[in-house]
Amino acid sequence: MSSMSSYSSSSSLLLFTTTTLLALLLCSQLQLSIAKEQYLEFVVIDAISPIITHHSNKQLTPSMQIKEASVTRLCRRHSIMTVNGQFPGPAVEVSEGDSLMVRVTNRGGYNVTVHWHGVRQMRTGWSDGPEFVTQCPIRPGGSYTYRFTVAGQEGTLWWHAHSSWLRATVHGALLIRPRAGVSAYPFNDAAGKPPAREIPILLGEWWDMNPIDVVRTATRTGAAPNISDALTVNGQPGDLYKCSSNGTTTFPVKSGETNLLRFINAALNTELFVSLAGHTMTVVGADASYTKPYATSVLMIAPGQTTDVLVTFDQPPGRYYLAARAYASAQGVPFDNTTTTAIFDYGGGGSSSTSPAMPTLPAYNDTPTATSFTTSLRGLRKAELPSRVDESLFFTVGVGLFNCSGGQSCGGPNNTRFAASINNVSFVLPSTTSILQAHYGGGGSPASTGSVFTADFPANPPVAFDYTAQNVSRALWQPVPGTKVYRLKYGAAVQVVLQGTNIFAAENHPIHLHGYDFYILAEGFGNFDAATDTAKFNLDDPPMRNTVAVPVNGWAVIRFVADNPGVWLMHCHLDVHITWGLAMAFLVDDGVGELQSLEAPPADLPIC
Ligand SMILES: *[C@@H]1O[C@H](CO)[C@@H](O)[C@H](O)[C@H]1NC(C)=O
Ligand SMILES: *[C@@H]1O[C@H](CO)[C@@H](O)[C@H](O)[C@H]1NC(C)=O
Ligand SMILES: *[C@@H]1O[C@H](CO)[C@@H](O)[C@H](O)[C@H]1NC(C)=O
Ligand SMILES: *[C@@H]1O[C@H](CO)[C@@H](O)[C@H](O)[C@H]1NC(C)=O
Ligand SMILES: *[C@@H]1O[C@H](CO)[C@@H](O)[C@H](O)[C@H]1NC(C)=O
Ligand SMILES: *[C@@H]1O[C@H](CO)[C@@H](O)[C@H](O)[C@H]1NC(C)=O
Ligand SMILES: *[C@@H]1O[C@H](CO)[C@@H](O)[C@H](O)[C@H]1NC(C)=O
Ligand SMILES: *[C@@H]1O[C@H](CO)[C@@H](O)[C@H](O)[C@H]1NC(C)=O
Ligand SMILES: [Cu+2]
Repeated sequence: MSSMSSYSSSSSLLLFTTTTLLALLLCSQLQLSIAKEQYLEFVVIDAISPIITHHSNKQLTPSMQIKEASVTRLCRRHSIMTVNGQFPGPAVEVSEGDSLMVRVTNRGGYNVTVHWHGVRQMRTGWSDGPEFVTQCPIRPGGSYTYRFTVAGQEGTLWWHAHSSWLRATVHGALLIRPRAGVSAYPFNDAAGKPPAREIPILLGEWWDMNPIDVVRTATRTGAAPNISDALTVNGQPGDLYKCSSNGTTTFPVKSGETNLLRFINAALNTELFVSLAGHTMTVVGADASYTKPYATSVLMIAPGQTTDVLVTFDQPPGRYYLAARAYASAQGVPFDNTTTTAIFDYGGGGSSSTSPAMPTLPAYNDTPTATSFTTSLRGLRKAELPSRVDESLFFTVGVGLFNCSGGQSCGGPNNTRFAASINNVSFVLPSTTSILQAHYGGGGSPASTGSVFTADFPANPPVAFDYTAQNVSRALWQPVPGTKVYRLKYGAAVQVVLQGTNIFAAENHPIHLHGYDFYILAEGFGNFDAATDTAKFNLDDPPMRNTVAVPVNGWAVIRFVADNPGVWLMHCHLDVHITWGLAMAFLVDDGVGELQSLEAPPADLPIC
């Protein structure tokens, strides 16, 4: 079914998958079906400390190959943090309804956590993963087992480290098929059959140095971190970079077949345009929600987002480049302007002397193309939207600057340090425990949680101003650091206007919400105006996603029902911006019903 051979990883393979069939606990509308429980073992390693021991589970085949996670890219050898020695990491394949137990053992030299990006984690916030939000990090030598069920979501999600910038190399696909099998996909090829094969395509970003050193240097100096040196497809930069052609990712495909390409933007800081020479792509899903089919020659995928597309290989047999490069929406901000390529090959094993056909990509600053793509996506089915809104929130999102103070290093523009914020609060992670642990242990009482966080995140910007003006006053540029959450009652219908600002530089921000999928009702440029823009809401078939690319110097409106108790981070998925504080968290109270409260913390939850 799926073609894992498409991964061009340099080393492998400590992934163990046992499938224990469990009794039928879950039933779908029409039939009882079998939900599986999978046990996976993730060992996070770096090449400096090779794995020596392994916590073997009797159910598993204890055969195991240990390889150094040392890779060569752009002519240089690097030690990188990986899961099980693989880069990108192993794909986790499940059926909707499956339960997963993933034991993560940290054999590397850094604190680490793993986030299951887009998984709703109903009542299992302890397994969500963001460091100091839902758990303390897994320290070197430690381990933690993530336990959760993937329910009500089908398509492509992914997993990645949620600690510093480790996700640059610690990431992989999470593929969710319908529990009744691929014949239950709501799409088919021309012959009415499911796609002949499925190809996960992880787009990434590579630094010619240790990405942890890059972010540590930036945090020390206050300057912007260095931009990356390459973009990658399944870990490989491709033919347009030095010393890289011999590793270029190649996808062997068959003439006439229709395949499902599962794109994941795992890059740290770069939104991407993606094109495949000579072929139309038909989008059928995004962020593990199905969409109405949308045919296009170019995709725009922001970090954190996934896009499922069907491609029929109906062109003359040959080799065709898939290419991706930046959509860089901010003016005057440096970005990685290189182009990564992979090859789709249905040349019948013929000569590779002629170079593959190259697609045309939009200009880096082609905002109309990015907008046209994102606004063309529609939910497959009619949305189940609550008719009321209980919480109407307005959040400004953007970058800013801290004025220099008290002996800090101020490498930002004009003796400043870079900052970013939501509603003028620049998010600071706790360091002594996680917000979820403080909340649970403190029983929700402000007196006991106040030293870790406060529940006074503002529902509206503290100062109303012309958010998208060319000349926002310098007096408004400096946010206030804080660890604040916005508290929601169980079941509240929540609407958030995400309003970009033009402080320092306006930019398209991919805003990701943990623990929820939301509907994107509308988006636009300039300042959101409730009087005129509410009429533009699509209440019929809006797309459902977990990450919305808020237009540069514009806004987007999202809506969700707070039916998952816990602490849920919302943040920009450009790691450079989350590093500067572009984040906040929702604290969703328990409900009164039997299945409406957060589960008790697992016994092996790491402590700080
Ligand atoms: C950043 O890039 C410059 C060259 O452009 C290089 O000299 C420096 O070592 C890099 N450092 C870090 C930590 O990002
Ligand atoms: C590709 O060639 C470079 C030298 O140009 C070498 O360092 C690297 O190991 C080769 N990679 C593969 C996958 O063969
Ligand atoms: C990419 O950026 C570099 C450095 O700013 C510049 O010299 C080069 O011309 C740019 N390349 C392209 C293709 O835009
Ligand atoms: C830095 O200062 C110069 C000179 O006053 C000014 O032109 C420029 O806009 C300032 N840059 C920022 C980001 O404040
Ligand atoms: C920004 O420019 C506009 C138009 O020139 C002007 O009306 C407004 O007062 C300016 N605002 C600030 C904060 O300087
Ligand atoms: C920060 O510095 C700028 C430029 O020196 C000044 O205009 C601004 O008012 C200062 N902001 C605060 C909050 O002190
Ligand atoms: C953020 O708060 C600081 C401190 O109160 C203030 O100086 C600044 O103007 C505020 N900025 C905005 C955009 O609200
Ligand atoms: C790792 O996490 C612990 C808290 O669990 C913290 O005390 C320590 O400073 C962290 N180490 C690093 C290198 O960040
Ligand atoms: Cu951002």
